[in-house]
Amino acid sequence: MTNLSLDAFTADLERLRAEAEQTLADVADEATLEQARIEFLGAKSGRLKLAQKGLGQVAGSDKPAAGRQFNAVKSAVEALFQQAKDRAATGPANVSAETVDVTLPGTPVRFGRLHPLTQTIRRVASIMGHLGFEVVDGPEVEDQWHNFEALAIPAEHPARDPLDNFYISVANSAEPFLLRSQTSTVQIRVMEQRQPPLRIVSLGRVYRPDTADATHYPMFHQVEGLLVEPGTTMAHLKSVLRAFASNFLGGDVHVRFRPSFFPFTEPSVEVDMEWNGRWIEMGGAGMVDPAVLEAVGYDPDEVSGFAFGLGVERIAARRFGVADIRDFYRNDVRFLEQFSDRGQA
Ligand code: FA5
Repeated sequence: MTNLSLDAFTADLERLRAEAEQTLADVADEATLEQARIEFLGAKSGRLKLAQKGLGQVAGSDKPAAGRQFNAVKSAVEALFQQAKDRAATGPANVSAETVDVTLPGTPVRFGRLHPLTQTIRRVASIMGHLGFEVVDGPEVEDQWHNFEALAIPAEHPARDPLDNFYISVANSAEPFLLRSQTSTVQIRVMEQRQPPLRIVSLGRVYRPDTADATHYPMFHQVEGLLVEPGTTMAHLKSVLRAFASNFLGGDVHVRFRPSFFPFTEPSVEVDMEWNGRWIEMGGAGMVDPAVLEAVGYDPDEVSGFAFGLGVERIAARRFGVADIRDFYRNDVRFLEQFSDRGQA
């Protein structure tokens, strides 16, 4: 029986291909894939099978062309089916594997912290900055002029004893250098370069061959403050130290001066701070000795100044309630991670 025109056969095939495309594109799982397989590729009454049967109704002369068209559509539908099958096998599985379960607890992120001494140094710099002091730096390897002579510490002074300092012999230098034993060196370096008025603070490492104990370490940090302006008095010194201590420790901190001696200040004092009912020595201070002002070319009749030097480990220990400053250097993370710097300056 030859009652199907080639055009009608072709139109039927194109409709089949379009519907197969649409149906297979919507396949999301194994069940719909199977339905589509039966509908289009079913061995008995699948639509391709029926189209193949229609081939028999096409006129003999058109059969070769109709056969080629049928084969092309059959291959296309089989390829679409294979793609849908692959998607059904891998697609949904991947999606479920990649789905985020928002009810699961998150993976904790471990935050690092600044070392408590770094926190302390930054905090001191910030407080002193608010009081109008500029942060300056100086070298840790010093010459004897800046560490001693300009600070009125003459050659025969016991502070220059080789047993109390880390001297370094330097090639082509007549005199040895040393690891600075105090940050007062920076006072001299700044005054040599600038004219008053001056308000500076310097924070850094200093070195002394001290035996390590609860309050001493051979390498430690100092904070040095220097103010030089006409009319400066001990009252200004005490006010600045009191403002600093109250800001640093929090609350109303009392500051006590005890008479002392430093070659480069006159008068000189030891600075104690009382906090939570206990007094502790924080450092030394005094009015800059006129001999020091003269050594850097200032006129002591025109300007006066005060200076102070505090031990950073001591004030950090005070603030954090640490009994032994050696703990700052033991590098035990369980100790160090107790001091949170979050929210601090
Ligand atoms: C001085 O170093 C003076 N340059 C301070 C000064 C500055 C006085 C300006 C006047 C004017 P002293 O040697 O006392 O002073 O040390 C100051 C502070 O450093 C001490 O009070 C203490 O807090 C700290 N310190 C001293 N030696 C050690 C050490 N081995 N380990 C830890 N901290 C120390």
